[in-house]
Amino acid sequence: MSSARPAAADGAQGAQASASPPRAGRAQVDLERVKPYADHLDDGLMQLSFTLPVPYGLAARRAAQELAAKMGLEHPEVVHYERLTEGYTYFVMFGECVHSVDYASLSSESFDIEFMTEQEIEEYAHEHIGRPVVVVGAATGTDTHSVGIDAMLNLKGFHGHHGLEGYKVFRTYNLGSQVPNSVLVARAIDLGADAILVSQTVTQQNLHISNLTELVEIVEAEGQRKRLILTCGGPRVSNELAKELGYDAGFSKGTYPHHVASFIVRELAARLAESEEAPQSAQDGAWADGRGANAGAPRPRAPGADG
Ligand code: B12
Repeated sequence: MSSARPAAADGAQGAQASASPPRAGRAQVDLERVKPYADHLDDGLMQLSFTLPVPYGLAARRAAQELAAKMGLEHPEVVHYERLTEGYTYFVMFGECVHSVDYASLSSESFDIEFMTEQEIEEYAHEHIGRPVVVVGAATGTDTHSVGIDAMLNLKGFHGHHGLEGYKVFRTYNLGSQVPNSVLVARAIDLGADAILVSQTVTQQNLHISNLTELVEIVEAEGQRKRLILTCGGPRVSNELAKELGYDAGFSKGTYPHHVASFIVRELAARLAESEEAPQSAQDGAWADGRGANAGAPRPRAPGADG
C-alpha cells in the first residue's frame, strides 16, 4: 500500500497541499475529486482494519467481506485475519473506494491558522500584551495520559520544539493527569490565569465529550468564560469539536507548542484590545528572566470577569 505522506505530515495543522507543479512523469491530481491512492492515482485503494465479535473461521471472513461491501468498497479483500480471543476475529482488508472529495473547496476554507515561530510569539506578546501570560493545563477527569499536555507545557516539549514553559512570555502551571475539572478551574481562577489547556486522550464511550463539556459548564458557572481562553487537545479532538463544545480552539495530532502559543497570544491580545485594557509595561522581573516554569507569582484576577 501507499506510503504517500498526507499534506499535513510535517505537523503544521491544516498545511496546504503543495502548490508546486507535479514532478515529471507524475499525473496531475484533480483536487476537486480526490480519492485514496495506493498503486496509481485514483485507484481508490484503501486499507481498513476492525474486529468482529464472531469466532475465527470462513464464515467470519465472509461476514467481513460483506460488511466492507456494505460500506461501499468495491472488490473487498481480506488480506489478514486472526483469532483475537474466544469469539472475536480481527481483520485487515483492502477495497476500492468509489467516492471522492472536493479538497479544493475545503482548502479554501479557513482551516489554516497562520502560526508564528517562538521568537515571533515573544515579540508579538511583548508588543500586544506587555505582561506575562498565565496558562494552566492538565489531563482531566480519569484520563491518565499526560504525554500530550506535557508536550505542550513542559520545557522538553515535542519533536524539538520546547513547550510553553520555555517561553519568556508564559507562566505555566502543569497540574498533571487525572485532575478533576473543578480542581483545574479553581486553580486557574486562583492564579488569575489567562488560558486553560485541557488534554483528553481516552474517547471510549465519549468520555472526552462529557468531560470537556463539564469543564466549560464549571467555567461558566464561575462567571469566568469571557476572560478565560479555553483550549483543548488530544488525538481525537478537532477544532470543530472543540468549538462545538464551547472551547475557543481545539488541537489534534501533529500539534506543536508554538501552534497553541500562537493562538493564545493572538486571542488574548484581541480580548485585551476589545476590553480596552491598557497593556501593562513588561517590567516585572518575571518577564525578563521568565524561563523556568511556575516561577511567576499569581497575578490578581484581571478585570472583565463575567459575573
Ligand atoms: C502511552 C500510552 C499510555 C500510558 C500513558 C502514560 C502517560 N503518562 O501519559 C499508559 C500505559 C498509562 C496508558 C494507559 C491507558 N491507555 Co493508553 N496509550 C498510550 C499510547 C501508547 C501513546 C499515547 C501518547 O503518549 N501519545 C503521544 C502524545 C504526544 O500524543 P497525543 O496525546 O495525541 O498529543 C498530541 C496531540 O494530540 C496534541 N495534544 C494533546 N493534548 C493536548 C492538549 C492541548 C491543550 C493541546 C493544545 C494539544 C494537545 O498535542 C500532542 C503533540 O502533538 C496510546 C496508543 C498510541 N500509539 O497513540 C495508548 C492509548 C491512547 N491508550 C488507550 C487506552 C484505552 C488506555 C487505557 C484505558 C487502557 C486500560 N484499559 O487500562 C489506560 C488509561 C486509563 C485511564 N484512566 O486513563 C487507547 C485509547 C483508546 C481511546 N480512544 O479511548 C490508546 C489509543 C491505545 C489503543 N489503541 O487502544 N496509555
